[in-house]
Parts: sequence; C-alpha cells; structure tokens
Amino acid sequence: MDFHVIKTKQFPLSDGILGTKKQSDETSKEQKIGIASLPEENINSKKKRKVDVLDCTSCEHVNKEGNEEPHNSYLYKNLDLAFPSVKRRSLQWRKIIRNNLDLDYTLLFPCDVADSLLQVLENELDYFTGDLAKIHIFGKWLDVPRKQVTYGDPGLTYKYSGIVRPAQPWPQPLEAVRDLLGNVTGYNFNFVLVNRYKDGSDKMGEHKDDERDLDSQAPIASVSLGQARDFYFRHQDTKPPKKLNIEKVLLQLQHGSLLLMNPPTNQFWYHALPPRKSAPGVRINLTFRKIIPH
Ligand SMILES: O=C(O)CCC(=O)C(=O)O
Ligand SMILES: [Mn+2]
Repeated sequence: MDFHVIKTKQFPLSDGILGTKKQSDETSKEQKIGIASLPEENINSKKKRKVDVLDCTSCEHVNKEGNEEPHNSYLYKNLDLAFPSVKRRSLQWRKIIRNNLDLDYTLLFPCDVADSLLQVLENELDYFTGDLAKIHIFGKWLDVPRKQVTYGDPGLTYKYSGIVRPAQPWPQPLEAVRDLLGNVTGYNFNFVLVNRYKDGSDKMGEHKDDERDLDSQAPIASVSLGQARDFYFRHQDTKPPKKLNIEKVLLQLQHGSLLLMNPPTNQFWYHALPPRKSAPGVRINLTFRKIIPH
C-alpha cells in the first residue's frame, strides 16, 4: 500500500450540490489538494498509484491582522467560532466515484484555524475511560486502540461494535463545527464520534458505518485535525468467495480536511485507518453523523 506522492495544482471546483461560497482572498495561497486515489479513468489501470496531496504543513499561517471582521461575541480561546475565514474561502472539492463508492474531499480549515481548533479540542475534550473505552467484538471485551468520546443532541445514543454510547452535551467548539458543516453540506448532523490517535500506533480496523440508527440518506462528515494519516476503502466483495477485482481507494487525510462519505458508500465499502510508524503525531478525527431519534 505504498503511496507515490505528487504535488499538484488545484483540482477544478465541483461545488454544485455542496453549496460552497466562492470569492476568496485566500485561494491565491499556494494550496495543494490532498487526496490519494486513482484518477477515475484509471480505475482498472495497473499503473503505479499517484497520490495527490493537499499539504497543510507547507502553507503559511494567515496573518489575521487587518483582514478579519470582528466577531468578538464568538471569540473563543483564539478561535473565532463563526469561522469567518472558512466561510470566505472557496472550497475546492475532489469527487471520487467508484463501484457504489461516493466521496467528496476538501481542505475545509486554513492551517491557522485547524491548528487552533486542534489545540482547543486537546484542552477541552475528556475521553471515555474504563468500560466505556472498550468494545465488544466476537464475544470479547477489547480495549479500543485509540481514545473515543461521543457528543450529540439530548437523548440520542449510538450503537456500534456491540456497545451503546450516549450523546453528551455538545461542547461549544464542536457545536460550532457542526453548524459550519451544516452550512457547507446542507445536512444537519446531530451526533459526533471523536477519535483521538496519540501516535502512529493508534489505529482503526476495517469497518462500515452502516448502523441501523443512522439516516441512510445522509453522508458521514469526517473532519481530520493534526497528523496526516493514510486511510483506505475496500469493497466488501474483494475477498473470497466473490474475489472481485476492485482496487482499494487510498487517501491521505490532511490536517483541516473534510471527507464526506456519501450513501451508498457504507453499504458496500469498508474503511480503515491503518497504523503508521511514519506518522508519529497526534490526530483527532470527528465523524459527524445524522442519527434517527427513536
Ligand atoms: O479516524 C478516522 O479517520 C476514521 C474514523 C471512523 O471511521 C469512524 O469514526 O467511524
Ligand atoms: Mn467509520
């Protein structure tokens, strides 16, 4: 699963249904879209994979002085929760379509905002411990190889991997990200699962997010902060007995990125975040979901 990294110019916009705002003074900054996948026309090609990387590590942090409108009422620990610089920016989406896979990827947050948001979440979130930090698989209770916590609207719960997790009240910064995603995608997410990977040894195994409680018409919106990590999708029928010849789709999820897993992706494809010694930093991932209340 080796990646060949190339840096590319921006991909064409495909903002249609996603309703992103255009006109921006920040798009002139050299930004490279970060995604690793085969170009659509090369699905069955045996050529080496090319990975396009939108790399936040190389972009200069924005000097806000004089450029920002005051939004003091939202100012929160050096983070403006109205996300004005995000709303002003023109998002460059990459669409990936395969056999029942449907993804949209963009760099949502400029580096400075992503840095601040990561810092705030590092300071404020408390992760599950004890029994709440375990999952139940094949009759065994196992430690989750990362940290997790869940938030959402009052009364909601989420059942996955043999466990039930309550929606704790929204922390202000996550509520603000939820609202931003509502603007960007048009979906009202009511729940978020937070995963914290302390280093490259923390991981997530192959799974589908196909629980019955999820609204099957809504995407899952995955925001990544911190260490860039490899991520892949594997079609369910690539193993025996069917052994279909459908290639994995490989991505590298960058600091500040947003990945939309649109229906019916999670009916047909597994996804996973494999361990990576070469990715030693902390990463926080937020998967915003729409749960059907009972
Ligand atoms: O950390 C990630 O990017 C993956 C998270 C994920 O798949 C999940 O929360 O279900
Ligand atoms: Mn998942």
